[in-house]
Amino acid sequence: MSTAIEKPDETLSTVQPFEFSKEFTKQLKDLDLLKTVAHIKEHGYAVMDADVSEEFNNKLRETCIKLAQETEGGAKGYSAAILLGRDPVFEEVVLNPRIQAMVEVMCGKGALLSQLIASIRPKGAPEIGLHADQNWTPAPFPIHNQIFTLCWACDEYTEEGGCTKVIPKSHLKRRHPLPEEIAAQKGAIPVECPPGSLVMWDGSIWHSNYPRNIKGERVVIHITFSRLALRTVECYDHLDEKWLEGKPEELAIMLGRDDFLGHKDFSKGGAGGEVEKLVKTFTRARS
Ligand SMILES: O=C(O)CCC(=O)C(=O)O
Ligand SMILES: [Fe+2]
Repeated sequence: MSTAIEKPDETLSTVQPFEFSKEFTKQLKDLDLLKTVAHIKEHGYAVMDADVSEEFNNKLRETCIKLAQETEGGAKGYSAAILLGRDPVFEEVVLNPRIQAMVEVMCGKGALLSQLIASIRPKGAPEIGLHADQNWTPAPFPIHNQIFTLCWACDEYTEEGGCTKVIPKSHLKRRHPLPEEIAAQKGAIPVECPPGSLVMWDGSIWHSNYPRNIKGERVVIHITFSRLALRTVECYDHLDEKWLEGKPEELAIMLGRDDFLGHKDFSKGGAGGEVEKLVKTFTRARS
């Protein structure tokens, strides 16, 4: 009789939320992220320093403003999308070691880059409205977080400057807010932090932003990752093998090139032709 069900081996057992291997715990400790992890687990959101120079943060801000000019229509000057590949600086953003580690905490190994956009909000920019980012996941939300968003605040985050608003612990409800809850915003607080900070949250948390009441612009890069089984918001098919050549393998992984999902090769008669990728996918999906 097989003992596989009673005693699953490592590839078959699923890692539970906030359960880490010794090696990964050490990595989080070395990156000084253990408090950040404890905070997001308890409150549903956290803030960390991106650990970059002021020059890098300024370069990022300027690049976002420049690329937003390439946007057409009403969003011109106010947002820029599909940023990976449009300037090398965004590779440094998604490969930032602290971001990579938190992505693994919140979406497991093999997570996909779902969306990389910049928003530029001038004085008078309104509130976007309370929501949970897992808008394409039905409630009750699974205990495993599905979508993870980090906002890179290129500018200081203050309430009057229109920073992000969160309702701490609302992620524990594991559902979308109801219309009356969206209107009441009970328990909402501003997340204030210096430029170069990353404000991040669980896909279940209810959040929004404050309207901007001061002059100048709030420039933010919204970085969203999802578990590997979820469809992504943006498509990066144009970043082909040639673009990936010589680049860190983490980029191929976050673009879904190292898992077997969405394969196009009919010559092998099925996805089974990609056994190595298949095993990697199953293993990562359980992490
Ligand atoms: O702009 C903000 O402060 C929040 C944006 C937001 O809801 C998001 O990026 O998911
Ligand atoms: Fe959101």
